[in-house]
Amino acid sequence: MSNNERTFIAVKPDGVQRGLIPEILTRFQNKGYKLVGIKLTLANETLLKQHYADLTSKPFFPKLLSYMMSGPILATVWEGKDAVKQGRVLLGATNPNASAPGTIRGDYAVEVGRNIVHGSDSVENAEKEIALWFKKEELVDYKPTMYGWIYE
Ligand code: IDP
Ligand code: MG
Repeated sequence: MSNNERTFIAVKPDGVQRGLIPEILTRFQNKGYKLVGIKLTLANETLLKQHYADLTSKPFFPKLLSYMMSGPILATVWEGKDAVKQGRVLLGATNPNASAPGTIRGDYAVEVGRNIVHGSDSVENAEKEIALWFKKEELVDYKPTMYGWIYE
């Protein structure tokens, strides 16, 4: 398993407004992942229809669109061993009330329509989402000084 798998993690508008950016970044940083891209941005309908392509026919999709367009989103890319799957573990379940305490959604959210964070659900979708939200030149490659303490 490679140490440079990448995942797309976004703090949704409610997470940004609730001041949870530092907490969410800290969780990924403390786990040992490397931040390779970060920006505060606004999502439009075109982008969100691509991002949530599998959900456009769901009854809740119009509400999901307005939720995701209700304010700035912090888009981030994290790199590390098994980052996609472990990123979802850090997030918790889609429904915050089904998420264990200790997960981000389990600790900070109550409703599925206000679940504060997004995380890619597969390596393939991570690649798709990273390409959708970031330009290639916005992703930075570097070797963290801590690497020898995180990977053997
Ligand atoms: P995920 O974010 O855990 O991957 P998905 O099923 O991909 O979950 O759904 C995307 C987002 O759509 C969820 O994070 C949540 O904000 C919203 N969502 C999913 N299911 C529902 C629902 O039943 N009602 C309202 N919003 C939902
Ligand atoms: Mg999803």
